[in-house]
Amino acid sequence: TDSYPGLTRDSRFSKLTPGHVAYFKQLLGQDSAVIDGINADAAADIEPFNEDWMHKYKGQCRLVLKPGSTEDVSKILRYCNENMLAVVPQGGNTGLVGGSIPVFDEIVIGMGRMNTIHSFDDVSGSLVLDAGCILEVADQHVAQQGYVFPLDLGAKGSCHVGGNVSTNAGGLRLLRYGSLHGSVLGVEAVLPDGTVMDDMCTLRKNNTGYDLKQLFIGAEGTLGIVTKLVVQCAQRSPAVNVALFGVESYQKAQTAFREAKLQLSEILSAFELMDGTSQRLVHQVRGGTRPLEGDHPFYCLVETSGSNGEHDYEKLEKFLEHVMSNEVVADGVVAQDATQIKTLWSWREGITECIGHFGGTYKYDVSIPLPDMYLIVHDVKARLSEAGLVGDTDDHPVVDVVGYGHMGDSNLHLNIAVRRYDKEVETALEPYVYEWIEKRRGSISAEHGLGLAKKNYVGYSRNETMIGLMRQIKTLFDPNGIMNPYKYI
Ligand code: FAD
Ligand code: 2HG
Ligand code: ZN
Repeated sequence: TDSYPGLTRDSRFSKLTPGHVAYFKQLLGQDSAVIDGINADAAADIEPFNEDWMHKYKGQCRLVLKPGSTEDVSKILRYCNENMLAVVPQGGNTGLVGGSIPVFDEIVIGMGRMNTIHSFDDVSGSLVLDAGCILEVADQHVAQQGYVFPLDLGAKGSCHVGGNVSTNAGGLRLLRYGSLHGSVLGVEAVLPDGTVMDDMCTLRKNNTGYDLKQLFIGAEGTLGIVTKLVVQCAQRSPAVNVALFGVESYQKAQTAFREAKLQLSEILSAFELMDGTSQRLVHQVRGGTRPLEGDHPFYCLVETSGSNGEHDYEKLEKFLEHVMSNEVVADGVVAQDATQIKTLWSWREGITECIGHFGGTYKYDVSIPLPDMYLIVHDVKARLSEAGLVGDTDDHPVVDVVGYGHMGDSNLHLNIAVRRYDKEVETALEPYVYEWIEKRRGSISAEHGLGLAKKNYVGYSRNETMIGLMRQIKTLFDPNGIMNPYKYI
């Protein structure tokens, strides 16, 4: 196939036969656990597993397996390893770097049937659950006991916790709850040879040798399949407030962030940045009334979460007064109830979906030291404009260039909204963007991972020694290379 120029199918991998499929059918028992495109035309049923959320990556998988237990996963992988059959673990398929989509005819292992919540300790806050649980379902479960899942993101309604851990997703409240490297206490994973690695520690402390589970946090399905997790949940804050500001410059957005940390300190739970273009595009696609009048070059969404509503509101008001009277922010609104909180967040969480509306998006998920972070958006827009690629009419491939993201974590999403994917745009963007980031010692993938999209560019953020060690780890865990091939490193 020429779908992925530069990639050829690895001839070490076997092609699927009716004999292989018969083994899996007998193993998994029920018909609904196997989508068989080898013996029958199952193209329509397989299609959703062959295409990513952005409709950017397309695979040629002809067999989807849906294990119901760790034992099923173990038997599947052992058989695949012995028969040199390549596999792609797939969670909610919301990843943004093409990691969950087969490149050629790899077997998709869909984790959706493994969705049991096993236990929750309402004293310590540790939650034991299957990898295929949907993030929002897990959060609602612990909410009943006054806790919160330590991760939240726009795709919560469909992404799996196993996918979150495998991508080391960051999300909207990393500022508050830290990364999954801290809040995942235990992992059960199946290695390619079928060995079950049981590291299901439910305790926060366990300094007894190398912390091997950390390797699975962000491994994107290249070392094995994550089957179960223990997650440390935090106390859910009864008092949540959200404010949205219009800000005149990126410099002022930085001052607002500094002040938010100073004045809101322990109750600050999110600080998100959106540029004016992102908000104009959301409005253009969705309509509705914008939260603030007029256009501002930047918007900041500030959330506080605490235990004492009155105390928190007082702090927030004082903060607002300060930033308004000192002209740090030009305008602002505070949500008055839960519905308004949701509405304000929707102007932030809805960007990814709205931006894709015009045809497609080139996505860069970057980490850059804060003082320079937004500069990349100006530079990229200038570069594309000079090349005559940006405009309002159909003959211009680029609709606009936007920047938004997790300011609290120095993580910017640089998105180039396009009417169509276009070689000229790609040539203008790469390697320019990666070189720009390398010069500032930033990260070319802050939270979405490498997948297929970024695998060739890891060298811009990691040195040869690090990449060499990563290759050795991959070979140690997966000597036959059957786990999610063609991706990562
Ligand atoms: P998939 O897309 O199915 O898989 C992702 C990768 O993990 C693949 O390489 C796959 O092979 C592997 N994988 C999946 N499950 C397993 C498993 N059980 N064992 C081993 N490997 C596995 N990301 C952020 O970090 N922050 C955000 O704020 C954020 N917001 C988003 C908003 C939207 C609207 C969308 C569409 C995506 C967003 N993402 C965000 C991307 C993010 O990576 C995913 O949403 C999520 O973490 C992936 O989970 P998933 O279950 O969909 O995984
Ligand atoms: C977000 O923060 C997600 O909204 C998605 O990480 C970012 O679409 C993107 O580039
Ligand atoms: Zn993000």
